[in-house]
Amino acid sequence: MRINMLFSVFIFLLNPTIYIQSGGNMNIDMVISKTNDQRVKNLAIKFSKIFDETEVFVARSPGRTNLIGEHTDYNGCPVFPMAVDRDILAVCSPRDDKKVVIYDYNDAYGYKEFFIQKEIPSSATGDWGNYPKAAVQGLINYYAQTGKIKFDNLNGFNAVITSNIPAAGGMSSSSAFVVLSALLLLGANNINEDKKLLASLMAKSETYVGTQGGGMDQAACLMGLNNHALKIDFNPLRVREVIIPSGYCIVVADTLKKAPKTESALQNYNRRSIECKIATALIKKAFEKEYERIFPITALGDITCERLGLSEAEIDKVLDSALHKNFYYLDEIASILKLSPDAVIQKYCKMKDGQYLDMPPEGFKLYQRFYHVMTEWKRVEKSVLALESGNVKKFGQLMNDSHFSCRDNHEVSCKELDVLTEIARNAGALGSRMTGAGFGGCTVSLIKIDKVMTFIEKVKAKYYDSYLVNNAPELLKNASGDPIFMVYPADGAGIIKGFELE
Ligand code: NG1
Repeated sequence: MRINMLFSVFIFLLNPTIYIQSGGNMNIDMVISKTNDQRVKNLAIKFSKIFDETEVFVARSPGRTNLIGEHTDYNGCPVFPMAVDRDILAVCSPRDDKKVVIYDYNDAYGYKEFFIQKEIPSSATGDWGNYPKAAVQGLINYYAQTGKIKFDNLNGFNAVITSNIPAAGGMSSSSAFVVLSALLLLGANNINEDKKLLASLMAKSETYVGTQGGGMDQAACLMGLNNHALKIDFNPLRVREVIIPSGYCIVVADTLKKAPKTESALQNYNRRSIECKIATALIKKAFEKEYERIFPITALGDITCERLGLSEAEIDKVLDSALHKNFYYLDEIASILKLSPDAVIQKYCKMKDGQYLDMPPEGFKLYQRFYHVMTEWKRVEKSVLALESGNVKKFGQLMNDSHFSCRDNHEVSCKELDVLTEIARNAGALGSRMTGAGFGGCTVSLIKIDKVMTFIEKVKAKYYDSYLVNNAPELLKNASGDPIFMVYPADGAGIIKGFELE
């Protein structure tokens, strides 16, 4: 089968809604070249070897790096990420039955298949087939709730995918895959959806894989804009695009310590989210005790003057004494909330996969998590202002402060992230911090563009060739490709329609 690259029938881009546009003479190569021409061509060749289909489309979904605002999104507080030029790509064709078949370009990962049905049974924890299932189930649920489309009317698709986003590295490879899968289902069925709606839907859908994430990754992945970082607020989802000042660049470096959200990192991540929920409940009680009325507080992000109808000073007065710094045990939490310990577990400690969090033997660190989230929220606001006014140095300092708070208060860093960020600062970064969920994964650093090559060389020499060699040589086995690279703020996810394979 020969691949005909004259596929200028339809360009189907997501901006601001997914829509099919008659491409006329539009040259699809223009779009492909942004995502790396050769990768798409290779993917299409592989597709044509597996499937006997000629009508295909291409979809792209980028990873993201979070510049600042870590572990704030699931509290309804803002984040400041950017979509990057690392992505997951798919060549896809609609099917006329209900089967979804997805092959990985890399034969080692094999393929997954499942059927579109009302309740799609999940695969074992950690199985990559759960990501497309999450997206498809999320859309099915949404269409069932709104009565918009019956799942019976949705057809499946065949796809081959390839990714150059480091896996389990804090660059949201999993959310990029979930978003991509949603685009494939929509594209295969010629359905248009609004990007913001899709971002919120996919954030909810990802709980299918067992994490209780916020909505940062899916929003950044879909709303990305070339050259811009995105200040994202939640409830409702709002995006402010902030240009990255020229002369500066962002470098991502992988610690090579993997933190897949299928193992202990999943418990750790969910524990943070549960601690924040319990802290919120105690704070709500404190406000109600002080003012003898009900307050609309369901997340830390609800604590604003407008929402509570209080001044900043009144809010601070309650917050100053709402939580003590000692760790909390279940009995104390239950007594403050006037619930039984079992009711606290039922209400707050159930995770999205139906399991209950193991009770932390040292108690819940409620004040420490609350303190991180509230100060990180302020750092996000300050970062946006700093970048908008061209104060890059200030932004770098805020990035450093964010890392220290992630390390000391939220406790989501690890030795490798601390060492790598420290090396980066010493090598000339204006700011360096862990990015994403933490416990391993990547760091993000802000560098003057004229210093970037020396910076990368220094970090390579000090971290990979020295620190890891001497302290954790086993991690070097996790390297596949370059572990340190520049990232560019990129456009969000989209579909390109109109491939023809002969
Ligand atoms: P990553 O780095 O993609 O695992 C996770 C959450 C985000 C956010 C960050 C921490 C998911 C899918 N993503 O990101 O929502 O909470 O951690 O800031 O759970």
